[in-house]
Amino acid sequence: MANKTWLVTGGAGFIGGNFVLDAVAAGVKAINLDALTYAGNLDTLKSLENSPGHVFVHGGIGDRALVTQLLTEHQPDAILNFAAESHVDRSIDGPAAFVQTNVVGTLALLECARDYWRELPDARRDAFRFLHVSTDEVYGSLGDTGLFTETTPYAPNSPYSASKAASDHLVRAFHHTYGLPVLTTNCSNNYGPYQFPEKLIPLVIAKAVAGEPIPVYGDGGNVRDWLFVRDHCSAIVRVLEAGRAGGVYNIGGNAERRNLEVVEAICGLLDERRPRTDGKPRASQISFVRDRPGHDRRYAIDAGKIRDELGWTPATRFQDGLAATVDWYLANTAWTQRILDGNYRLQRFGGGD
Ligand code: NAD
Ligand code: TDX
Repeated sequence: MANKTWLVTGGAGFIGGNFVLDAVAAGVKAINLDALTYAGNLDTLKSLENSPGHVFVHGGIGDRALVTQLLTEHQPDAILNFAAESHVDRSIDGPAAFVQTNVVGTLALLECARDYWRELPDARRDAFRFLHVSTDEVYGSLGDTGLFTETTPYAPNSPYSASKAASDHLVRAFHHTYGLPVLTTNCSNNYGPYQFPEKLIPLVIAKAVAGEPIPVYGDGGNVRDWLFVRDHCSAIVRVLEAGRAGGVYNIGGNAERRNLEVVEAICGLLDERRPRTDGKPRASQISFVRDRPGHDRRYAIDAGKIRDELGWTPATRFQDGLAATVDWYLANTAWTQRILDGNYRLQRFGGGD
C-alpha cells in the first residue's frame, strides 16, 4: 500500500472516513473527494489535518470537470467509490437524491475513470482498479434460512437499494463494454466509530444515554449480519490488491443478530458502564414503533468466496466490536454532539411516527 495514491470518494463519511484513516496510516496518499452532505464530517478526519498523505477536496462525484482535474493532477493508482446516499429511511422520503448521487454520480465517475485509465502507460493501466463499494441490500430479503452469494439474483426493495443495484449494474457494464478493471464489494451492515447517529447502533446509544425512548421497528425480529467497520476496510484493501478484475466479492461478519438482540446488548453494555440514576435497566426505554415500509426481514452473507480466494476473514467478534463501539461513543460525545447541534435531532425518517 505504501507509496500508492488512491482517489477515495465519500471519505468524510462513516466507512470512507475509517478507510482513509487506516489507509493514510499505512502510507497511502489519499485524495479524498467528498460533497460534505449531512453525512459528511470533517471532524472524523481531524487527526489528518497536517498529514501530507491526505488531500481533502470538497466536491461531488458527479462533477466531471473536477474529477477529471483530480485524476490528471494526482495520477491515482486506484479509485475507491464510497460516496453515496446511504440511509434507507431517508430514501423512503426522498428517493431522487439517491438516484442522483448513487446512479448518475457513479456513472459520471465511471466515465471519468474510463477516460483516465485508457490514457495510462501500459504497466499502470494493467494495475489500475476501480473499486465500487456496495451493499448486500441489492439482493433483497431472505426468509429464515439461506445466505446471499455473489450469484444471488438482484431484488432490491428500497429506493436506496434500488439505486445501489443500478450503480452495481453500471460498474459491471463498464467492465464488460469498455474493459475497465472494476471490482465490486457487497457488504453487510457495518458498525463502529464515526457512524452518523441516524443508523441503528449509534442511534440506540444516543437515545439510551439521553434517557429517551429507544425505537425498535415492528417486532424487532428483523435480522442483519453485522461487521465491524475496520474489518470491512481490511476486506476492501484485500479485494483491491488481489481481487480478480471484473470480480464481485461479498463481505460479511458471520454475525447475524435480530434487531432486538442488538438493542438489548447495547442496553446491557450501557447498564454496566453508565447505569441510570434510578437504577432501572436501559432496556426499559425500548419502545416498539410502527414498522419501516417495505422493511427487509433478513440479510445474511455467505463470505466464502473472499475467504477461499483471498484469505480474508473478519478479525472482530460482534460482542467485542459492539463493546468497543459503545466505549467509543461514550468517550467521544463531542463528535455526536456537534452533529446534534446541527440539523439532525435523532428524529425518525421514512414514514414513522
Ligand atoms: P455515509 O452516509 O456515512 O457516508 C457517505 C459519504 O458520501 C458522506 O461523507 C457524504 O458527504 C458523501 N457523499 C454523498 N454524496 C456525494 C457525492 N455526490 N459526491 C461525493 N461525496 C458524496 O455512508 P457509509 O455508511 O459510510 O457508506 C459508504 C458506502 O458503503 C456507501 O456506498 C454505502 O452504500 C456502502 N455500504 C454501507 C454499509 C453500512 O452499513 N453503512 C454497508 C454496506 C455498504
Ligand atoms: O431507529 C431504528 N430502529 C430500528 O428498528 C433504526 C434507525 C433502524 N431500525 C432497524 C431497521 C433495520 O432492520 O434496524 C435495522 C438497521 O437499520 P439501519 O441502521 O437503518 O440499517 P439498514 O437499513 O439495515 O441499512 C444499513 O446496512 C446496509 C446501511 O444504512 C446501508 O447503507 C447499508 O447498505
